[in-house]
Amino acid sequence: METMAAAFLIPFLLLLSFSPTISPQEWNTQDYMKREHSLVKPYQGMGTSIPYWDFLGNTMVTNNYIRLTGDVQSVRGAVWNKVPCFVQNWEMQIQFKVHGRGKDLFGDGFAFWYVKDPMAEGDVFGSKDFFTGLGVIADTYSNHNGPHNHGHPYISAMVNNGTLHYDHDRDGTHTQLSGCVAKFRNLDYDTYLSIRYKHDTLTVSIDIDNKRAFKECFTVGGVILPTGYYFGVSAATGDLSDAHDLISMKLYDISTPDDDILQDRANVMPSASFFEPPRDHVDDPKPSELSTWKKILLLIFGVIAICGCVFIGGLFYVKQKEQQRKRFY
Ligand SMILES: *[C@@H]1O[C@H](CO)[C@@H](O)[C@H](O)[C@H]1NC(C)=O
Ligand SMILES: [Ca+2]
Repeated sequence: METMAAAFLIPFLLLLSFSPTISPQEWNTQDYMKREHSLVKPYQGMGTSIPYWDFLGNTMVTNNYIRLTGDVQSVRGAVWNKVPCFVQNWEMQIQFKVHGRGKDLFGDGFAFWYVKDPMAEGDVFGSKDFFTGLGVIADTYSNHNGPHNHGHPYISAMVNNGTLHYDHDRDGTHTQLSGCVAKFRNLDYDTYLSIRYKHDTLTVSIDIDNKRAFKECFTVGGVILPTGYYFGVSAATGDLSDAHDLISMKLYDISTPDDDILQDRANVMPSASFFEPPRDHVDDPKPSELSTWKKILLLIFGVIAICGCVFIGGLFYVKQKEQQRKRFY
């Protein structure tokens, strides 16, 4: 009788103790999480170091989050995976929190990296410009003051072979593959970013509506990335600031058995066959032929209008004079 009860109770208790850790976006891939490319609580291993991960700049580790930057001006921070990634098809799920006192003014943002040279500080959200690999940028501050057709915060992707410069003045729009607006700041609930790379297709999704489900931000095909690069996340503040916190990074191997036939990607150059047509080209409007024509037309219409007024006024005056004369008769 007692063993019968135990036989019923134990699976039940097991179920109870496991179910809170299973969230909808990871239940089906949990088995394939690669511990050596993931960063999960508790962060600390032996002593103060975190297994598999390195830190740069102002990064601060607490029990509940890894703060890349605090809500203070002009700081940078980053975490970098020490183990190169040889998984060909992967999905990185990042739980993050960006928050600060600024209501209208805040910045600059954070970026996810899969690059050849990790641990390199620089001006692109805390990391090196002219990087080689992939960057997914969560830009919170709009540097571009001219007319432009997207809001902020904005998430975009950039693939670089070391020759392209990330242009902050244009918010990177000239080098981005694609992007979407994502209002992820100062939210009370958990916010997630997913970067999925499978069969040369890059899909970036977000979960920022407290729905516990990813919503696609964009998908681009023809993205070639080699194996053996390093994952990282960096953040930076400038004149404006925000706290940029990382809660977890989970890397899943999403290869299927038939993926083995794919060519070896160890030595390919990162490249992308699709770039968005650069936007915001209306910075310095030059007097065009059209506008000169418009000016001439306006001038002609102006002259006609003035002539018309003078003529009508004249007619009116003459008519009034005539009436006055009639009255005196
Ligand atoms: C690097 O990328 C640029 C821009 O996409 C391209 O013009 C150039 O040919 C590439 N260089 C190499 C070595 O792949
Ligand atoms: Ca920006």
